Amino acid sequence: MAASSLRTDKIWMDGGMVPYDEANIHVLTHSLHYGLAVFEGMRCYKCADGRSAIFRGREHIRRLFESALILEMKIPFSPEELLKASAEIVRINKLEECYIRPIAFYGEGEMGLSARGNKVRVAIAAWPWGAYLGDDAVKQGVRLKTSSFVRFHHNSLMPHAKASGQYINSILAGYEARRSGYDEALLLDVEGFVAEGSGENVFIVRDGKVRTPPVSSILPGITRDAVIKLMRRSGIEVTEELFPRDAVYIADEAFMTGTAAEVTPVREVDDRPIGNGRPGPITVKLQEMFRAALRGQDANCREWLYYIS
Ligand code: PPE
Repeated sequence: MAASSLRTDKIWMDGGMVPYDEANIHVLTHSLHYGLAVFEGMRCYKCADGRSAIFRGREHIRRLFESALILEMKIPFSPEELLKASAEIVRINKLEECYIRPIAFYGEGEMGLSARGNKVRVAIAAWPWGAYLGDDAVKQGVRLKTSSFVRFHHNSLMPHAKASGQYINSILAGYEARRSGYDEALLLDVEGFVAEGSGENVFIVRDGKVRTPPVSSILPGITRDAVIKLMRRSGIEVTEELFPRDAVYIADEAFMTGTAAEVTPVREVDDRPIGNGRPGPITVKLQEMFRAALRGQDANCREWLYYIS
């Protein structure tokens, strides 16, 4: 993604709006050196009634605070303040639909792993962000490759925390998959069970039943939670259980979920077509249900929307 497309008028930083070019940090910023920062990714959509809303904004901000709690970081703002600031950054930049990135990190002053005195700083930026895995991905589906990189064990890094440094695992897996001509990586956990994509949760469908890995070594995705609820409400059976890679090979359908990726069908894994190699009926139905939810067209899901005005 070209850096210029991130440019907006303002970025929220440490309690106020600053011009894009002034939203800078020092090179001795502690989090830059050791990767200890927590962040979120949310999407704001234009609803059917013309208003814009952050999809599951409250849940994302809650997860940001949970990530901080897990990593012993104290964010010097309240969840409500960061939710309001997230809405404000969309409004002030006159964005109707965008991706919103809150991040909390340690500033500069002390170096070393044992430093505890650095100020916790918070920034929130927003920018327009299109289809995460390419324009065709949502319609045609993506091609995955099982990664040689294993998803970290939950006693090495903690998967409930959406923390910057943990993404080195994802980035390396993504580089490898894309360099080999695939769209995305499929990471297995330390036991060899399917975990998730580099930035998405994964689901498989067989005989009308849906399965997704439990939250042990995966990020507990907010989109994952939304689609589980949508499926259960519409009578589709979905369970959280471990399964090995061959369960994916023999699945009728597979799909990935994430804020950036939304609901993306998987058409191939390790060069094997999934089902008939095209997005299956449950995946397509789910994409429709998800779209209705985020546009405010499903009355049961309105509580998921945080309207920006
Ligand atoms: N697993 C991982 C590892 C992950 O990074 C994400 C989000 C998910 C699952 C899905 O979580 P959720 O967004 O709550 O449904 N990945 C973000 C990455 C985007 C980026 O490249 O940066 C996202 O989708 O916003």
